[in-house]
Amino acid sequence: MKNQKHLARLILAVVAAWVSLPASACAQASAADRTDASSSDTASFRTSVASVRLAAASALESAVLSLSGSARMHGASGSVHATVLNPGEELPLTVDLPRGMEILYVASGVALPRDTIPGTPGQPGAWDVLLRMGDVTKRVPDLRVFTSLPLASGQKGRIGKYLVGSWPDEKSGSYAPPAGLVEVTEDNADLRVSEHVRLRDYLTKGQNDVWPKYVVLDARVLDKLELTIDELESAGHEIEHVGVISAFRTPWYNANGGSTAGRGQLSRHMYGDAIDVYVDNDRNGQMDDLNGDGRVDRKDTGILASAAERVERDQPHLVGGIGIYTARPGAHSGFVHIDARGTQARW
Ligand SMILES: [Ca+2]
Ligand SMILES: [Ca+2]
Repeated sequence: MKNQKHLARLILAVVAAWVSLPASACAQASAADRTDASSSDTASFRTSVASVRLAAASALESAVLSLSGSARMHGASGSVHATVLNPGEELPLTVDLPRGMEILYVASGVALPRDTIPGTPGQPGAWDVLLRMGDVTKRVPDLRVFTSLPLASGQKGRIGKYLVGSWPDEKSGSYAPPAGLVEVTEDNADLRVSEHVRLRDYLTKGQNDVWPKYVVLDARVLDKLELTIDELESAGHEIEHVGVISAFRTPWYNANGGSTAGRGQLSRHMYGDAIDVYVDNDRNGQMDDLNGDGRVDRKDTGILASAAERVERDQPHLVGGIGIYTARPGAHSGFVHIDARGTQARW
C-alpha cells in the first residue's frame, strides 16, 4: 500500500504538470491518493493508473507525430532523417512539448544495452530520440541526431589517427571551416541519413582501416536530393536506389587523393553540402537507362539534372550547383553533382 501511495503521488505530480490531462483521470488519481482515509480499493487505483498512462501515451503519440512532420528536421521532402547539432546546440523543436514531457537520447546503431541521456548529449555521437512522460516512453521514428565534434579537436590535420587536412582560412560565409564534424564508427556507418542515403555514403575514400572517421554533413543537400527523387517519381521514374560516387571529401583528399583533375580547390564536397549521384535501381554500380532508349548516356543524366532544376525553382532556399558528368570508361558511367551552396552554379 505504501508503494501504491507513493506511485499515486508521482502520477499526480505528472498530472499537475500536464494541463491537458482529462479531468476524469485526475479525479480518479486523487481518489487513489485518499485510499488510506477511505478504502483500499485497488481496482480504482489500477483504473486511475491505466487512465494516466493511456493519456500519457496519447500525448506522446501526438508529440511524436508533430516531430515526425517537422520540416525543420525532415526537410521539405519529409525524407531527411539526420539532424546535425553543432557543439552545444539543442534540438530545433518547432512545437512546444507539453509540460512534464522530456526528450531523451539513446545511442544509435550500437548492439549493446544502452543508457538514455536526458538533455543534449555533450559528446559526439549518433542518437535516437525518445520522448518520455511519467513512465511511458516513445521513440521518434526516422529521426537521428548527430552531435558533432568541434573542429578545433583536430590537431595538425588529424583527428585521432584519421587524416583530415585543413580548410582554407575563410572567416565567414559558406566557405568558412565547418563548426563540427560527425563521427562515423563501424557501428553507426549504416544508419540512414535520409530515405535513400546512409552515413557510409558520406565517407571520403581511403584510410579503410582507420576508425572512427569524420565527415561534414549538411542535411540541406539530402533534402534537395530527396526532392529530386520525388520529382523523378512524379515524372514516372520509379526510384528504388541511388548510387553515391562522392559526398564529403576531406580537404586532404580533395587536394591529394585519387584523380584530382576537374576538382575545385574550394569544392563544396569539403563543406558537406554536395553529393554526386546516379540512379541505380538494378544496383549494378552504373547509371540506369532512365529514358529506356537502350543506351546510358547524357540524356539519362540530363533527366536527373532537370529534376534537380525543378526542385531549385520550387525551393529557392536549396539553390546551389548542378553539374552533369558524362561517362568515363573504367571510372564511372555518368553522374550528377548536386549541391546547396546558396548561390547558383551550373556545368
Ligand atoms: Ca544501374
Ligand atoms: Ca538512355
